[in-house]
Amino acid sequence: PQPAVHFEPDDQVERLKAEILRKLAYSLGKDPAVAQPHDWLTAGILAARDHVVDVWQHSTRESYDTGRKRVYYLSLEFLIGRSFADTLNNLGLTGPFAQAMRELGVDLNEIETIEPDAALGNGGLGRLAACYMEAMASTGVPALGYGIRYDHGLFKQRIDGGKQIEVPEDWLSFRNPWEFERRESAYKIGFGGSVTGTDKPGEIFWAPEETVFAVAYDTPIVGWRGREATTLRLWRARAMHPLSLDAFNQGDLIGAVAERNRAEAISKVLYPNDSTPTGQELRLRQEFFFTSASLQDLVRRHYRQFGRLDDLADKVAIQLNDTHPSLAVAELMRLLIDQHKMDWEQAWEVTNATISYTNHTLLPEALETWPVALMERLLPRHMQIIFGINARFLDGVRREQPDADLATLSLIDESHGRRVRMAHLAFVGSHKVNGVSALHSNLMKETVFAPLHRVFPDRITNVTNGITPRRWLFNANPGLTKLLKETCGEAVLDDIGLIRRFGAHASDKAVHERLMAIRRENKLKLAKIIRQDCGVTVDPDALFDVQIKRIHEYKRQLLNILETIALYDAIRSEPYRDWAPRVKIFAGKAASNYATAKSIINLINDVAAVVNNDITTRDRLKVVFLPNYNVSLAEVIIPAADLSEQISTAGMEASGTGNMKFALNGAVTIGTLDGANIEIGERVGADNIVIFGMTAEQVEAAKRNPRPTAEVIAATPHLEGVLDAVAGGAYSPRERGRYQGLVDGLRANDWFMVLNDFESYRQAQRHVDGLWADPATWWRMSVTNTAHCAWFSADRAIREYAERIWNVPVGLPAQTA
Ligand code: DL6
Repeated sequence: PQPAVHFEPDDQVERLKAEILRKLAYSLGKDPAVAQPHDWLTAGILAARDHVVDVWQHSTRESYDTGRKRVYYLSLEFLIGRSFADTLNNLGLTGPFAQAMRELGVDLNEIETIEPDAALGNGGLGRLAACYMEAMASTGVPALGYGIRYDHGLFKQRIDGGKQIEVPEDWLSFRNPWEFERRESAYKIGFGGSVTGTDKPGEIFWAPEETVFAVAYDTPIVGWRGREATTLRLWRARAMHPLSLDAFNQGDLIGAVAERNRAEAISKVLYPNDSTPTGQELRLRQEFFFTSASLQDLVRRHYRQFGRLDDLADKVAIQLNDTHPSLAVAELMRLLIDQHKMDWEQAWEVTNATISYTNHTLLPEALETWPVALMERLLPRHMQIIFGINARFLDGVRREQPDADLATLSLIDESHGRRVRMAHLAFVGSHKVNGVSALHSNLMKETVFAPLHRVFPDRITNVTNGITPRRWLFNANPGLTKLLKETCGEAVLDDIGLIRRFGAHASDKAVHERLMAIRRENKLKLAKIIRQDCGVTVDPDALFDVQIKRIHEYKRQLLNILETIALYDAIRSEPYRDWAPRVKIFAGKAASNYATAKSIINLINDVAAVVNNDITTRDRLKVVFLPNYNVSLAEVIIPAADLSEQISTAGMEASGTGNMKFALNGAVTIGTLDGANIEIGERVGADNIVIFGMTAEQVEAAKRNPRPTAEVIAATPHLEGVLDAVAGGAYSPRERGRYQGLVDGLRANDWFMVLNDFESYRQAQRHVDGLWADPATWWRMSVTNTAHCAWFSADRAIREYAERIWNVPVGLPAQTA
């Protein structure tokens, strides 16, 4: 792209200084003499944003002029984190910007850390969406991401007396300098009311009882080398009538703003649930709000440009990120039939050819369903359309497969008081449905979606997740990146596949030394945070053993901490043995209403308090729980990790993406045969990963035919003692019964196979001790992990979506990954 203003490289720093100072003066009204760090940050972001806008306008114009097919990525979550450092890096401006700031008396690194994290997501699903927006910009796929501009993102976590306390997040308190408000792009979103008219296209009328505005806020996301940019369009809810003067004049101040409060509640706060839907009406309103705004927007754009809608699928691919936007199926049908007078059959063809759906979980409790009664009240026209889709679908099945079990296929679950199965709706309405790892996609075919898979055997496909190497390697780990450039060539930055050349150094002692020094430096940085936030001093030469992710029973932080207790006991009983010093690092948030997960956080902190104060184990074992896990913290922790804990109950973690980030940064994985761990193992080889535990098949069999837990405990060395200690209050002396319930739960039912996998995990950990004790082996494993994980780049995943699901050409040249 030709930038609006072109700078010669020589005076680039001078020009950047001038740009930053201009922003400071004319956008913020600040004199440099009195500017606060936050002013410099905002001025810097605004200056950087101008450069992004040049690229963005070029990308948008180009995709408009050529009429290229565009991807619309609908996601209720975008877990972006900070943007400043990544943007500068992608623009190739990090060095010049740092110098410009330095010459203005400002430390770029310092101001970067005061940028708030945009935490508009809970975990993996939201972070994946953010990686994909950047990867689409980097691979040249024209794309728009649609979501909600929540006033408050995921809560901040404090740890108080070992317990999680949730504090509201407030990322917009200093405004958001990245975004552009688009008052002109506002859509009416209806709720409730009644439907009248005939069955004919265009003759049916939905008169909503309530209408709110969706106002667009656009943020450009620039790709690698500043070649292309995508758009993140987030919707904010505004009231049609922000103030009732009648009520106000009668002294009813609350009534005067009631409509406004009700409308604005929709984009007020992100639901903090990971893997379990909340089932609250406001959540359904959020889902419909952003889905409808997005579809109205894209349909209008297409119609304006092409003057027709029957060819929508030639120009538009809509990706549903999980079922949260699955009302898109009904909403697109409504727009085509009711507003554009298309007949049902054609509207269905267009809808199906345009939409595709990604499933991110098979946990039964996580599959979204909504009561028919609620849907009828809130979205009466959509409920009619869903019934219409269902009737035609079931009729077709009845004709073609008379023996099929219609109850399992129906979009309506009649067994739990009539509920709409959102995953079924998304599945039936899509031409492709994908899982996020090979195992997960296979399990989709065998379990939750088995009946639908029999009807549509070509519909399910797999695209294993990916992560952007720009953020998670180049930016997060500059030391390793430098070494990779030296060993694989500078071109590795553009073609991550070249990282495999690093494998030639797997047994190179000099490279090992370099890696150790790089890791040590990263660990020192993390150790500083640990000291500040946990008050614990840790040894950077100890093995950093890390489990960071949402706290959930299936992710089994409980298994980790129980094994830690066993290790603690073992060290105390044999204090003179040559134990490999370890720091056990945990971080993660628990959904606010998830009592067991919160109890696990409490236990980790209680164990930490005991272990860290015990002089017998002082140099060998430390346990820390870092508060307020978020994207920025992950960027510091991952490059400092030696061991990556990916220990979910097999069959339950759809993919994982943290596992990929760790492996690419050279951490060794200890993990189960679950999600993408399997594919990491296939790439790095069995010698370079530590696998333990039951397989997904064994877990299924054990659930069908559970072994009595008493028998498992009796047959497992050390386990009884660990459980008794926890249940008896050894780690909670001031409240001895604190973990009785947690342990009773395990004894009653080992659904997550914590007891069943305990011994296998314990042995795997002792195997890790042995590997760590042999640096030549350990660093060979580390090199091999980095060298063989380029395949987990989000660019590869995006190419697969583009080719197999969206049918869009990828604009930038392919890489060798
Ligand atoms: O696909 C992204 C990510 C996976 O890596 C995780 O394994 C999976 O647990 C997560 N799923 C969710 C479920 N939320 N819902 N619905 O976040 O997706």
